[in-house]
Amino acid sequence: MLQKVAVVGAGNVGATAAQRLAEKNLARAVVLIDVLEGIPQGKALDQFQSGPIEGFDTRVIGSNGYDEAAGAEVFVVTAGIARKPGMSRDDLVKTNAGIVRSVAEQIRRVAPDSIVVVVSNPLDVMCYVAMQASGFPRERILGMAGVLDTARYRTFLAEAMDVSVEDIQAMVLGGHGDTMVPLVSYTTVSGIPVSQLLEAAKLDAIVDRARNGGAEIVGLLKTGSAYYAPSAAAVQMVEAIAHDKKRILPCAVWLQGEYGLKDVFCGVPAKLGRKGLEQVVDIRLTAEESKALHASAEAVRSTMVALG
Ligand code: LAC
Repeated sequence: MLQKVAVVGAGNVGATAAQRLAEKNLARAVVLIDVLEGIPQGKALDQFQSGPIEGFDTRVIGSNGYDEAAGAEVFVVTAGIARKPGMSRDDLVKTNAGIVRSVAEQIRRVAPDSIVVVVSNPLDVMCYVAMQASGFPRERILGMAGVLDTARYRTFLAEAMDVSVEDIQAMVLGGHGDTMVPLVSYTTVSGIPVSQLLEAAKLDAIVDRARNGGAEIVGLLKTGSAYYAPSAAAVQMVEAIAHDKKRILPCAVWLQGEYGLKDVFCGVPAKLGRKGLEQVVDIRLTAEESKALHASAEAVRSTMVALG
């Protein structure tokens, strides 16, 4: 169990993540931070009071500053504005870069040894901003996107085949955007290649729906973006770190030559443990998948460049 996990941003993603962290007993204390007066304090107190019912002893603390988060082992950064219908994740870049930069500076001040799980969008570029502003090594800056994109893909596959989601093994790589890369060649149902169980046209439609999974929800909600699955995905990454599980999860990491990509954040299979990123798992891709991954990384790079 960790001593302290801090969640920055008490909006829907952050607050739901805090509640999930507490319910899973992943830390002695969860600190929920937001600039809005009273909001993190109120939500934290409400969550803390669910402990006797849900059976957790985690102290949930709300704060408008970072001092309460001093020494936290892990930060989950959800701060920033969310998409509205018609907006791409990249439309958020300027506003959210300013927010994430100041968050990362505060993290460096109060918890220089912490591991940061970035959730703010546009995800891959926000990881870059967080890494620059914190000065942390790549082992301690991880982006949450692949776990979410993969969960969407697995959900639709399970539904289409009428099988348990637990039996779908899959991975979605690439940037968290329209160019994300579901690895169909590695998608299996209890070890059976999915291509043997699902016809190509259906599979293509599912890949497409997973790719647009975030936008589909923005279109329905109209006032914001998804948060139940995104928070669950971020918490799964924290869980892998907290329990030193060495899980291999698709995460955005700063690539240093793996997959032929360098100096860019992009989603790849990453081994997560108590040290954060413990290994980038460099697997063989089909020519088509490799091409798609490179195109996706280039899309991230062009947003990085646009930011300056
Ligand atoms: C989504 C947002 C969180 O994919 O990026 O729903």
